[in-house]
Amino acid sequence: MPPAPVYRFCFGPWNLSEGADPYGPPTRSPQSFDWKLGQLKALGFDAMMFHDDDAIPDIDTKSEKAIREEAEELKRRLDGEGIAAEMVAPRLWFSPNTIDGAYTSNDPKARQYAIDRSLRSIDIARILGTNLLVLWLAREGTYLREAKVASRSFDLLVEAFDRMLAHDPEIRLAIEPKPNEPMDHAYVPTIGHALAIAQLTRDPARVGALIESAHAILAGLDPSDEIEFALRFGKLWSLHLNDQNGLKFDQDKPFASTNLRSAFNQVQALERHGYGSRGEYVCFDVHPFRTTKPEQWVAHLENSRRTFLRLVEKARSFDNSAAQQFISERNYQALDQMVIEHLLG
Ligand code: GLO
Ligand code: MG
Repeated sequence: MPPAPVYRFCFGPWNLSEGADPYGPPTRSPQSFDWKLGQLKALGFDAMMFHDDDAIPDIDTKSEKAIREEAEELKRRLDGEGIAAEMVAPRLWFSPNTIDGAYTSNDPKARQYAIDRSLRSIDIARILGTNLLVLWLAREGTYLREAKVASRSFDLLVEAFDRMLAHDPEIRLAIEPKPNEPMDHAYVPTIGHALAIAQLTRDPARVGALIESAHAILAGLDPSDEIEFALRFGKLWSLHLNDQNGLKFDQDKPFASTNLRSAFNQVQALERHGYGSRGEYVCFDVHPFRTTKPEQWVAHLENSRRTFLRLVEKARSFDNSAAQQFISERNYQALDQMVIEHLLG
């Protein structure tokens, strides 16, 4: 068994969202970045995740030089607060340039925009002191199959990843798979797809994955199996823990909110393989409910972390030898009840 890791935690500014959904406006007034950073510190989290435009607002209007200077300024602020940047992710799904996809758009100008912006994100990441670039491939997919040829899209993805790997010899790409939303069908829906496409790049050792619990559930898969799969390949470089009630819109519920046992299984998988001992963070990609009042704005983050740590205790106090005995007897009925009793406490 690897040594028991001391977990470090992070979230992103977007996880303190305002409650807007496709059917209604915000239910909380926006807060400043400073307020969000203050909340992160007050909650005792260790790092912040950044979209490129969380770090550099209005990034598309700024020169390369201005972007670098702002990133350096942000790095000084983070150092002053004792907060690390876990990763940077190019937010490629908001721009008018990426309506039909970013790296896989049918328009070469859009593809160029996506690559240029990704290279800027790499520069920002390196200035902020991280070598992790997260790629949630939000618009790389189709609404209708006839619009794009999938094999060509895979080639375009590899081409884009290769450009990023060539831009900086230290950068590592963590692909965050999601099967749908906003697209009907995404080109990289699961960890298996992410790790397979990594093999086609110029440096597979620098292309890994980020697993989000809800995205695995949306793909009809078990998040803990997805976690074990990525860990088996040494490719789980970040994690977005949260929860999701079945095949619905992306809910980003607090960790364990829907399925406590699945959350326990995810924590067991992390514990088994010493996740965190190689510098990886536990991030929560969770949102407050739309109904949340401003006074409870950060509760979903506090609660997710608390539940995670309680499940770590549950994983460490689980009677593995009793479980092994039931397994050797093929008495899975008893094993099932043992897990339930353990979780009920
Ligand atoms: C949406 C994704 C999104 C990403 C984030 C980082 O479904 O989970 O929140 O994790 O934009 O790239
Ligand atoms: Mg996510």
